[in-house]
Amino acid sequence: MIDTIRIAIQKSGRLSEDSLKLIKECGIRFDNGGGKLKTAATNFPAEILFLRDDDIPGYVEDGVAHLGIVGQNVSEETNKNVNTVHKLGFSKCRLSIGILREQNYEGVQDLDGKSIATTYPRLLGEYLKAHQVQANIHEISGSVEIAPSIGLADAVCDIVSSGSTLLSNGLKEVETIFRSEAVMIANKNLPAPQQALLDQLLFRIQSVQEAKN
Ligand code: PRT
Ligand code: ZN
Repeated sequence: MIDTIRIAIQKSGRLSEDSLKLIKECGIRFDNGGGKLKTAATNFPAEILFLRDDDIPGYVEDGVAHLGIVGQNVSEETNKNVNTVHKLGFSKCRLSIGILREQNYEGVQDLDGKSIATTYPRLLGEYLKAHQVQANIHEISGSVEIAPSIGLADAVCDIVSSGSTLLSNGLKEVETIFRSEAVMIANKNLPAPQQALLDQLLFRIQSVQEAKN
């Protein structure tokens, strides 16, 4: 059997389009019609796996996928043992703390004793610890921005890009705790054939990126 490299990308969401575009710009052709979960490239020894972004770091750690494309926010939060091999420059965003607009805010110490709703308990916990703030992290799985207005928490810690979601929920951004963009991650113990294919891919990605600059 020919050695192939398995690349995990987000099935459907904010990373999907640019991830597919990058793979195509590297000259890799495949058929991704029909909502398939897996497809083989036709002109390169690669398979593309379509997954939820949160699952990608774990699959790369386990070697189910050799490579993955995810946001640094997800890669850092899931804390899997993978290598970050390249920054991809798309899906830029930040993880920020927001509070109700009418509240006074002098600095991070104002969060002491407060409750903060988030889907990023690890990154938030590290930030609070580094700033010696004792706050109660309230982990929820979605619709974080609504938490303060319904009395579920005093503050939120969530992904921001334009800021309009915070604004429309009566919130203001008071701290940025992490800046993110899409990255390529790789399994830490790639077999030699897959390492060689990764090197080829990285060379192509760099050429694509240089051509754009
Ligand atoms: O289904 P699956 O689990 O795969 O996808 P998902 O819903 O978890 O993720 P998705 O597709 O929303 O985002 C994928 C990745 O895109 C994130 O992990 C980030 O790295 C990146 N990204 C870039 C964003 C945003 N911009 C973004 N604006 N992820 C989420 N948002 C959300 C944010 O959570 C908030 O609800 O958009 C809202 C804020 O946007 P603004 O523009 O109103 O500030
Ligand atoms: Zn997700």
